[in-house]
Amino acid sequence: PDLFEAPDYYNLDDLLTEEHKMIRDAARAWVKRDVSPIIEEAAQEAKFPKSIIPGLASIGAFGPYIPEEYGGAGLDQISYGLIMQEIERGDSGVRSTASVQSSLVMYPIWKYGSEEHRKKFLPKLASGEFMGSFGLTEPDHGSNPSGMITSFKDAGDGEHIILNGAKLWISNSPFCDVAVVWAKNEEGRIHGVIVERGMEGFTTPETHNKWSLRASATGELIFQDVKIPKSNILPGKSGLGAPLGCLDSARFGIAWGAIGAAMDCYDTALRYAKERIQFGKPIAAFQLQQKKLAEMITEITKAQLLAWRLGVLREEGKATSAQISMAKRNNVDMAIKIAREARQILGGMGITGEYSIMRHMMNLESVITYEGTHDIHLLITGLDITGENAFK
Ligand code: TGC
Ligand code: FAD
Repeated sequence: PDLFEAPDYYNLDDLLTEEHKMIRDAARAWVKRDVSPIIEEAAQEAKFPKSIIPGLASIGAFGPYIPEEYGGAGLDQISYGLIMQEIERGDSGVRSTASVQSSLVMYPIWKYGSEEHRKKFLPKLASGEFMGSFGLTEPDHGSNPSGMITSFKDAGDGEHIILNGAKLWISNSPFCDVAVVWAKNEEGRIHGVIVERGMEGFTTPETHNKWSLRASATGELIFQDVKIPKSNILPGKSGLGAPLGCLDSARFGIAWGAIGAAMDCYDTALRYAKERIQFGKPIAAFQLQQKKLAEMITEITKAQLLAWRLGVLREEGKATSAQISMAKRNNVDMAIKIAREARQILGGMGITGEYSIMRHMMNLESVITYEGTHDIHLLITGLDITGENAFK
């Protein structure tokens, strides 16, 4: 049977260009052909399926909006969102890999790197020859990254810095070739540093026993007196605003991605409800099940509108960080609630790996936590509308 039907209840396709639809459909077809058949087993085995890296590159998932001169796909923000939506229809962990590569590794190198950095790293990251990771979170600093301890000092030879510290919960860390790491200099100012695999004192142990995002590799980044050329410091921007600018781009992609996971849960539950007979009727005929399904499509439609409008604003360079927070928070919450309801519609079958719903549900527990927790995004909205900062 068809794996996905992709609801479009409000004819939102009319808001898309022919190019948008082409890009989306290509991503959708690839996910259906190359991700969906293998992803359940990868999640069960807790292994990132490296075989899909060239496919991710081919649909433009690595640097969708990075200019073509650096190997990116040169697309607009809506295209980026649509690609993330289609990937997360398959699995949030695969979307994570793409989000990190695009918005957290390529974006800072493009925006804050030197021309030499761009030429050296971006084409290889776009093709998937290099995989990247982004180190902001630390064991004792998650929601409050400004307190980070990881720091570097001058090596005294005029050419190098010495980096010490540790990052935790880092997507792609176990296999990354390069890591964009945020660390403080001797004056306590945050800078982005490109750390390369093979540098002495740099290790990336994997974090095991996750019940969520099992098809994505997560780990640590550990720095023990790592000697790094000064030229690996991103020159374009420093301070906490630099990593937060990357998060804006990644959170935008997640706001779209979560819709894909929700659509897949909804499609699956709707199909099942029409086919499953209890008490002599399809369960879709019972009002309680209709309520669940009707609310799901309503919430998906609202989330689609939010994401589309945010895409237009972002393309125009007008989207605020607080607007992005609202969409990330709303859409991930929408998706996790739909996953929980959809799972119930499938009854006992809902807990098995025969269907994607339980995997989406468990994945979304990470998505609602990373890139700013559900609470943090609410407080960002609270600060924006009241002018009162509840963080401090
Ligand atoms: P605060 O004093 O508010 O701000 C510090 C400086 O940053 C500026 N700023 C921003 N700049 C750009 N974009 C944004 N979104 C910005 N938000 C704030 C701000 O203007 C200020 O600039 P300046 O020049 O005055 O210094 O900072 P704070 O310490 O109070 O923290 C604010 C808070 C809590 C909102 C922020 O730190 C936060 O967002 N915390 C959540 C942490 C987080 O999201 N971590 C994500 C780690 S990466 C990840 O999870 C990847 S998962 C990837 C995957 O697999 O998909
Ligand atoms: P904490 O900050 O300790 O929060 C714990 C609880 O306290 C949360 O419910 C939070 O909402 C609440 N809380 C905290 N502060 C406040 C407050 N002021 N008011 C009210 N409530 C508050 N990070 C990276 O840098 N790179 C990555 O690639 C990356 N990938 C990740 C992949 C996975 C699978 C996961 C789970 C996380 C990843 N992260 C990554 C880390 C992620 O960004 C953090 O987990 C997240 O920012 C929350 O930090 P924490 O886990 O330390 O929770």
